[in-house]
Order: sequence, then C-alpha cells, then structure tokens
Amino acid sequence: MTTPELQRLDRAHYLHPFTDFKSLGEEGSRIIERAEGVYIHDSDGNRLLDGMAGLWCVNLGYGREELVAAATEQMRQLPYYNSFFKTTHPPAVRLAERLCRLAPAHLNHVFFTGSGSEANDTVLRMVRRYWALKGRPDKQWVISRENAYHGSTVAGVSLGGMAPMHAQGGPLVPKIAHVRQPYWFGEGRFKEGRPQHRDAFGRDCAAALEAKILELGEENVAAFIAEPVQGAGGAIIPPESYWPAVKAVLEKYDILLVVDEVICGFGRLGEWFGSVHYDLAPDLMPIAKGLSSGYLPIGGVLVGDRVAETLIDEGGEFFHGFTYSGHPVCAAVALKNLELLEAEGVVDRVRNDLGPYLAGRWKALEAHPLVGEARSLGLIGALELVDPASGERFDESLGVGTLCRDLCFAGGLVMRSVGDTMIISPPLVITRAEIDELIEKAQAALDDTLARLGDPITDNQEESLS
Ligand code: PXG
Repeated sequence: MTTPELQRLDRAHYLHPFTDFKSLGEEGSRIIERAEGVYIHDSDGNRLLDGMAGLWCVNLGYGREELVAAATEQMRQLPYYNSFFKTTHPPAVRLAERLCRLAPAHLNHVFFTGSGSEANDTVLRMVRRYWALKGRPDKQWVISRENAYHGSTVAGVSLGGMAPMHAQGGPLVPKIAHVRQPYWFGEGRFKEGRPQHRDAFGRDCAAALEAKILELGEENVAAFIAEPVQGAGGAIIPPESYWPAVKAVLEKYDILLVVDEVICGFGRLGEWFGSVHYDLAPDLMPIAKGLSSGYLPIGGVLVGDRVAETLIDEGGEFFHGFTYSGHPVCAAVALKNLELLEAEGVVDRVRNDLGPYLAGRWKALEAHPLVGEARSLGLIGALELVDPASGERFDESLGVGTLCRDLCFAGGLVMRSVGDTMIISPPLVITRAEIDELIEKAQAALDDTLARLGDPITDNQEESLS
C-alpha cells in the first residue's frame, strides 16, 4: 500500500491513543515502517534517531534477533497457556525468578500483567486487600501526586494526577488524593517572590505529603505511589532532599510505598531500578515497558515480603488476574531481554559511561538562549524552554514546545514535548557517537525554533514541516 492509501485507511478506521481524532484526520499520520538500533524509518524514506526509545520502552534498541528467536521458539513450543487453576509454565516461572534476583533483596514475588496500567490496577487492589487482611480495613486512601502518570485504565487515570485525563470519562476511583509534585523548575524556583533552593522545595513537597496524611487521618491512608523520576509528566528529577524526606514521613505513619518503575526500571537511571538509585526499598514496584524492551506487551508488580507474606499466609484466594498474566511468549521475550541486558553490561554502561557522557553534553545546551534548564539522570533528560527576552516560561498557548518537537522530527530526531519541556529517553544501547548526533540535532532544532518564534503558529504545523 502507498503512504496516501495507508493514511486514508488510518483516518477512516483507526482511533489512535491520546489523539485529537479530528485534527489527526486532517493532517495524516506519519507511518513508521521499520527500525534498527536507535533509528526508525518512515514510509517517506526518512530515518530518524529515536530519542524516546519508542515510548520509553525499547531499552535494548530495535532489531534484536535474539528476541525474535526467543518469541519464535516459544510460539512453537507453547504459544499460550494460562497460570490460573494451579497451572504454570517454564517461561513465567523463570522470568519471575530472574526478576526477583535483579530486584532489591526484600522483593521476592511478582504478579504478572499485560501492561503498566494493569500493574497499577493490581497495586490498588493489593494495597487495599493487604490492609483489610491486617485488620485495618479503613486504610484505603492512596496518595499520589499532581501531574503523575500511572496509566490509562480507570484505576490508572485515578492514581495518575493528569488534570485533562481526570476531566474525561469519570467518575474516578474514590479515595485517591494528590499532593504537589517535586518539580522545582516549574513550581519551586521561587517562594513568596524569593528564589528558593531545590532542597528546601523538596522538603516542602514532603511536608505537603505529611499534611495530606494528617488531613485524611493516618489510620485511613494505605499507600503513597510515585515514580522515582516522573517520565510523562516532563522528566522531572526531584531535588536530592525529596526522597529521604518522603521516606521518613511514610515510615512515621506506617504507609506502604509503591514505586512505579514502568519507565525508570531496567536501566533507565543507571541502576536496574530507580528505587535502587534513590534507595527507596518500596513495598510494591509496578513494572512494564523496558521489561521486554517493548517487543511484546508485558508488565507486573514486584511485591515485597511484608505484603506478599500477608497475601500468601492470610489471604486465601485473591480474586484478580488477566488472561495474559505471565503470557508464555511475552515472558520468554522478557527473560531473554533481561539476559541480554545483563550479559552486555548495559545497565552498568548507562551508570558509568553513557549517563555521565550525556549529562555533560546535555548540560551544555543550557547555553542556548531558549533553554532555562537542562537536566538529566542516566538516560532520561529534559530541556525547559524559556523566552530569551525574559528568561521566563512562554505562554503555553503559543505552543513553542510543539513547534520545537515538529522541527526535531523534520531534522531527523524524535524528541517529545510535554508543554514547553523537551524530553529524551533514548534506547540504552545508544553509543557516544549517536549521543553526539542527538545533541547536534537537538541544538539545530532549538536554533530553528528560535528563528521561527516570530511566525504565527498553526495547528497543522507538523504537516507543513514534514
Ligand atoms: N506508569 C508509568 C510511570 C508510565 O509511564 C504507565 C504506568 C502505564 O503503562 P501502560 O503499559 O499501560 O501504558 C506508564 C505509561 C507519554 C506516555 O506520553 C507515557 C506512558 C504511556 C503513554 C504515553 O509519555 N507511560
């Protein structure tokens, strides 16, 4: 099929995720046909450096034959069987064992799901169930954060803190509250008109959590859920003071900690889990994405001993599970993915070499007049776009972030925009030379954005640029 034919059928039948259906119909989709390493290719013959690893997931890069072989072999052997009704199969057992070995020592069990959203649905049911079994049925409230992303199912949306998502398709799941996010550049640079130190802001955010716990009543609060570094919210790296202060609050009131590792897990921050980087020792860890490098859909919840022992010893049947929990082909691919990440030393390379290398080159972008802050940790990074005239953020309605994103695409780089925050999260197998290319293309897109700032911004910018 030709590109226009595919675009016509796409418009006629395909409702895309997180998409304004009407405007996409008018503009037409970019069609991605194939990929290798850190590059994707579209149907117009363009090659783009994928600075987002698909959607934060292709950690091992594209075109890994070992993963293809693992899937093929498992499909021949046993394409599907469930693990309900006292059955199991080798790939799921072996993956469970491997995950528990890689995770912090007190996490020794895993519940499999098909996605990160299902993992967070599982979390919600598990934490409430845990406290009920402990004779504390009132401990039902879960505290999350504004601008958090925890998925798109009803529980995922409710746990997340995305206001536009909350506004659609409600009502949401009851007894979920949100506190402020540790987003220093966006919300903490100034306090009462005066510049504020990052660490003071981090402690303020932890204090807001404590205030919310006291408002709800500590006897009613089951868990706090958060990403180590917020991904979809804008690659928000919390101040160093934040996590230690949050942990102290949770311990004080005996509240479970759920660390959503869907983006940070499997090497993104230079450790197997973001929880290790920040020394969080969570009770529950939802995972997905990088677990299979996105080659097949699979997620899960790693469960700490405290919760697992209660569910196992005191719980009886837990009425929860999915047709594809522990799917054998997905599990076989995930297992091979973990084996390759280990065998190739990918996580160590992110920590010791690629992360520091990116940090140096990324930080230098702060010299650009459009960049108010350049931050990174491991292989996640963000640029805050600001008005060169004032050094302050643009009016969001100007769509400067969208313009910059479109110019990145036009220049051969996939970089995301979240408002006026530009995001990267490339495959973990990226080389130093490819990081150099990413930086050059980002720099060129910033220059082009600056040059275009005077132009009127239109809804169909992408079409006019591509
Ligand atoms: N938790 C986190 C931290 C995520 O980033 C999910 C849960 C849900 O996972 P599933 O597999 O159900 O999608 C995610 C997903 C974006 C974007 O725009 C990010 C995600 C999904 C869709 C879009 O950055 N993250």
